[in-house]
Amino acid sequence: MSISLFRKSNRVISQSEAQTESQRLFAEAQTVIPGGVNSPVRSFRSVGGAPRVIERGFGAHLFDVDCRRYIDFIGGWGAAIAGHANAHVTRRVQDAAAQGLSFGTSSPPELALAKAIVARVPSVEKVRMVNSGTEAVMSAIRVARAATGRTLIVKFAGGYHGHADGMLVKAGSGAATLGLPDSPGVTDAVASQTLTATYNDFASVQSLFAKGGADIAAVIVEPVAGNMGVVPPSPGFLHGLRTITRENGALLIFDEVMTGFRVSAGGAQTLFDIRPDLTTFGKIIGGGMPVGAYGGPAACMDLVAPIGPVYQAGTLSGNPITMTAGLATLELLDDAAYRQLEQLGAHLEEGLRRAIADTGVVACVQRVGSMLTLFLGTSQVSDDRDANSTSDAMFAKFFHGMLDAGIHLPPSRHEAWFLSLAHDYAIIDATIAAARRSMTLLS
Ligand code: KE4
Repeated sequence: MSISLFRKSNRVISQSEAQTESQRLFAEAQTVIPGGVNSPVRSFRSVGGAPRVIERGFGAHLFDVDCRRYIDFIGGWGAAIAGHANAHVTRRVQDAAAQGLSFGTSSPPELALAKAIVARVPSVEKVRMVNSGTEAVMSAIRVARAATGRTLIVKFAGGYHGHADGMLVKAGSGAATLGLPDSPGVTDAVASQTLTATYNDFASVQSLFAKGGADIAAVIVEPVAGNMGVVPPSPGFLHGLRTITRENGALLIFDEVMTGFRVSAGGAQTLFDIRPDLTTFGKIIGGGMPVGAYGGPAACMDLVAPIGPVYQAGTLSGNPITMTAGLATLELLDDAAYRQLEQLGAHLEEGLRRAIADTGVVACVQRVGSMLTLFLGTSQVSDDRDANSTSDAMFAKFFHGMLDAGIHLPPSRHEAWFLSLAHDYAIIDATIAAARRSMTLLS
């Protein structure tokens, strides 16, 4: 039995154990962490095999504990738009950390980031920082109910807005990936306060308002759905939501945790020229650190304690290191950056489309800016029903074909691929070539 030893990260393991370091660490993680992961979608359960344990990232690449390099399209689930270990962001975070990590007081970075968000998003006059997108959505919904005195929330099947109880109703992302869109532990009483409509089906929204419009506090929507895979809004859909909520005295909440500062400098609301009543943010505004935020007109946001009666709090909200990482990231996102992201996204989309045509695989690519999804087993996805009709088996085979080729896609067919400022044409062309080869595995 040949035993080859190789040094890495000061550890020496024997290849003869026929187990990679990732496999060893993941097996150990499963003994002390549920499923071995701190978020279900990372578990590879829907694609099979063991997750790669990633030791570091740099630019557009990830490096696992077995010293294998991958082109990365997880992108920290959207946060790493500047690329991993970006020098500007890293230096700013290191300098801030040297001043102390958390004071639980006001601090200059939180004001700077709040001003940066307000300056970029016209519908937001005031913004409150929290520590995750889940918290942002939970808080925005509380404000909407307080502002309207109403109870019901409308969301869209396949939409994912974090794991607050009321949002785990026909949820997308990891919940859909694992077949858990409605979770045990969410009581019927809570679930009954969440109505679900069909994304891109305005009539399904009209029907809910016709039945119970007087008690609908808000409609929450991903203005570009990213948690079914990328599903752009059909023409007029978002404007229809704006009109019907306004006509019925309900609020419109844009969940821009993923699209905020991703699809344009002002998010999807700027791209589609719509002013929601409340907006939730996450991911990019923390530059990879734990973050969320919600914002809107002062009249709405002044309902929030301590100025108003709606209570919401957080030990680490506005954490100076997180605020610094988010601000440093936004500083990199100028017009040239968004043009670069759009051009690279278009190049990848075109290359994948050509590979689909040449290989004859049943598939489609859907993209907005630097977020896109290759759907396998279908030719168009407009809503969750289409998204759920895509092939799990085809995706698993394609995913591993790409992983073996050194390209790490999100391990779920219900997710977006994210590009960063560190991706370049050589990386995109290598991705297209690998996708073409992986598609031939499917026929
Ligand atoms: P977090 O609580 O995970 O920070 O944010 C929840 C959330 C809210 N709204 C939207 C539109 C989101 O996309 C998310 C979280 N996105 C997923 C990826 N699709 C997070 C990845 C995960 O769950 O591990």
